[in-house]
Amino acid sequence: MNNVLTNVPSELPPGAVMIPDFVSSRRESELLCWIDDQRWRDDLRRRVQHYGWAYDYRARHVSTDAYIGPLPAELRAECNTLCSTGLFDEEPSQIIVNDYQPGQGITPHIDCVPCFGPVIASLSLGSQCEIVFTKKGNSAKVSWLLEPRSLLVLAGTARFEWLHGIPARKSDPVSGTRKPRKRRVSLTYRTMQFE
Ligand SMILES: O=C(O)CCC(=O)C(=O)O
Repeated sequence: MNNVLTNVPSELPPGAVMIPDFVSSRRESELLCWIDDQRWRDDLRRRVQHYGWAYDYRARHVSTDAYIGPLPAELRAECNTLCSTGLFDEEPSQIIVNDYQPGQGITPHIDCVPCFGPVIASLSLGSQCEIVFTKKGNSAKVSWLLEPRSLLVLAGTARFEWLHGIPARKSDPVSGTRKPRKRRVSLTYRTMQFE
């Protein structure tokens, strides 16, 4: 497999899978349109929407009383697919929508281990952007280009032993040149796992 950022053969961290064209362009527009009609939370630099369970960014945790309600019907199709294809053992019960303007990113992190289940998946809509994986306690680094409409699935080592983050910048290196970022919206699907 070639890393499209550098054209150098490389591998995603073990347990990570990239599924191109997980949704059609039509579905991408439909999702963006619905999402933009909903209320955004602006407690971070980037705008977010939480569904199912609210995440507390300060505590980096979801508490057992943070249930918001069932996932909206408009977002359920991809949840069904995640389950019916066997990527998830059960349907996700939480979705966080992130809205990244060019120049915005997300700090390298491992998704909360006591709160979330063993598989996390992120759907990219809008712009491409680079994601960087860094091995915990080690200098290993893997960069990957997230293409619009692709799904990144993190399980196993990639979920628990690699941090993932999106550098806050306005362009990404693509095949030897820099490609400007546009607005990117991601939907991250998770199951809940309380201790
Ligand atoms: O935007 C993405 O693809 C990643 C989102 C993410 O890592 C998160 O919400 O924890």
